[in-house]
Amino acid sequence: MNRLSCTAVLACTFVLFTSIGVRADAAADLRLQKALGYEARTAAMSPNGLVHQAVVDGDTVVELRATSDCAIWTGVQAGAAALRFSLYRDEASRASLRRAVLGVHLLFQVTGVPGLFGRCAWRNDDAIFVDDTAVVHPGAPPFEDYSWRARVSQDQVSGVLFGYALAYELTDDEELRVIIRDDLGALARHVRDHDLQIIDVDGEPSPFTDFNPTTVELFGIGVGGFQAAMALSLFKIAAHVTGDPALASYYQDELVGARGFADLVRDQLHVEVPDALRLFDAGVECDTNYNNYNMMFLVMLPLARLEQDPALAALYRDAIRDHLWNDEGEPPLVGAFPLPGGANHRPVRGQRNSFWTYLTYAAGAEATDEVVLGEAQHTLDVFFAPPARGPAEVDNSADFPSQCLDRFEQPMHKGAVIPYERRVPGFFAWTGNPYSVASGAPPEEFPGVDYQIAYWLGRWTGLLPHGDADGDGLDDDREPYFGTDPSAADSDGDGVSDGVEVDELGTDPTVSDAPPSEGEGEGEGEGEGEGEGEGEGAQPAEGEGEDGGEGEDGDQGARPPGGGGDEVPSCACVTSEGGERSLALGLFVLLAARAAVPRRQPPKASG
Ligand SMILES: [Ca+2]
Ligand SMILES: [Ca+2]
Ligand SMILES: [Ca+2]
Ligand SMILES: [Ca+2]
Repeated sequence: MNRLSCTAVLACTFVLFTSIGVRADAAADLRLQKALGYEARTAAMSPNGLVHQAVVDGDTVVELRATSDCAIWTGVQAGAAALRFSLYRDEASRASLRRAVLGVHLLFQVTGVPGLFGRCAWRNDDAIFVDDTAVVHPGAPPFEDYSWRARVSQDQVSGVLFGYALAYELTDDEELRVIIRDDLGALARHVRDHDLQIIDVDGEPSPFTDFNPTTVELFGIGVGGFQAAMALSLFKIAAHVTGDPALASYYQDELVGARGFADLVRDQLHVEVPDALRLFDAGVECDTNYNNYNMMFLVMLPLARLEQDPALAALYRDAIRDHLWNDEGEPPLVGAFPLPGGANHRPVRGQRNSFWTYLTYAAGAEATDEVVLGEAQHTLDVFFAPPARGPAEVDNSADFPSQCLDRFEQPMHKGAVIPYERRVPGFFAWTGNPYSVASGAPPEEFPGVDYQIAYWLGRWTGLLPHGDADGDGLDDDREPYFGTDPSAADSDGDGVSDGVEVDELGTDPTVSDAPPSEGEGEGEGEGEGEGEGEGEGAQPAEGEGEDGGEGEDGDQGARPPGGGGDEVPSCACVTSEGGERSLALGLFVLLAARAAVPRRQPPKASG
């Protein structure tokens, strides 16, 4: 039985935290404390490295559940751990990353089929609850002591791709890199060899894993940008980590070239049912599936960051900006007449979603905006502290009256988003509907994967400020990990600041690298922004690479490497010829297109 004491874990976290020494401002302290607290809770609830749902009784976890979503959330957790490790590079962070990657790896190992992974896996004596809707198989040799949940979906693929891509880039553990290389290589070959589908262990195509954007191809017109993005991301990452020219060629020549998948991403990344189609759904006006947004954000970040062709990389960044971030797609046309409503729903830009904000900026998809960044930071400030368990239900209808209904006929507000602190915690806050008037949760504790990924992504990009008392670009909480002086910008007096030594040069900030040549730091730093994620343990590009003091001013400061550099791409994508053609859909096609939408994963009840 899993009887875990929250109190002890949180106390340890607090001791660890306070031992860091120099204090950042109080709000920054609390944000960090929450991230470390959630990480500790995640570890406590993750046998075999996998993220589970936890049923609690008071302060005690009484049951873990083998949910259908272990893979996606463990993948995202691996991404969070990788980002944390890249900032501290300490043993605790390294162990956390290793645990999550090995958790994902277990999902590949238990199936016994190269490239096929399960939704969840557990030891048979783990006392894990499995609901009776699950398709469960015994583990393949040598994992006979395990069971695993089959019917993997594209949700799960998106999380694995996201986490593995970040882990591969940021780890210094060659064993983990080999694991990621083998798993993703096998997955890509499996998908390629099965006409872009995942075939389950019993020979059945796994539902929601058909990455062929041919779902609707009436009159040669499809709505397959969603599937195309999944496929492109899979093969881009797999080709990158394996170095396999066959996979690289499949991505470039087959998917981008022959099949025009990148064009589909540019023109048809319809995450939502077009508003026009809502006309046929009386009473359903607020029908937004945020799981679809999340899947696309997860796969588009590594795709945009790894793509080295400038035009193609710009296309991907534009797609993130136009279809996901701003979500202001052109309305479909009937003949020459546009139907009312946009292609998708309300822009997520205004929804105070910290994760998607930092992700959009990490991809270089949009110039940073101080107001939006302030909202993202505020959301983390008001985010529930661990252990995250809310009241069973809240009803905000007094302040946020219902103005429309979603697909489940649940009341929605149309104006301001419901503040995060007024909702009930869920498993992954970022996929919750921000306009939902009322929310509820079962008696569970949530591991806070949502908070962790947003927090560490914000820190990694440098967009979420933390104290930096000496202004050397190395935040106060990071200085102790590198043995540097938090009150001296150049701890070893060799003329190069602590931040530049740690994040850009990779030199020892505690040992003089004299004689430093004049201007060496600047030269190295300038080049970082153009890097394309070669996987050399890349660190966040801090500012322009000058010698400290640049950490927090300016929009261009601190972008992840390969994030698009400084230029803000111009948008010509939506109005291209292909776009016009694809938008000139007849109603018949639109209605047929709708039939494609349920192929995506429906929202989770616990969302
Ligand atoms: Ca500092
Ligand atoms: Ca320092
Ligand atoms: Ca130095
Ligand atoms: Ca040095």
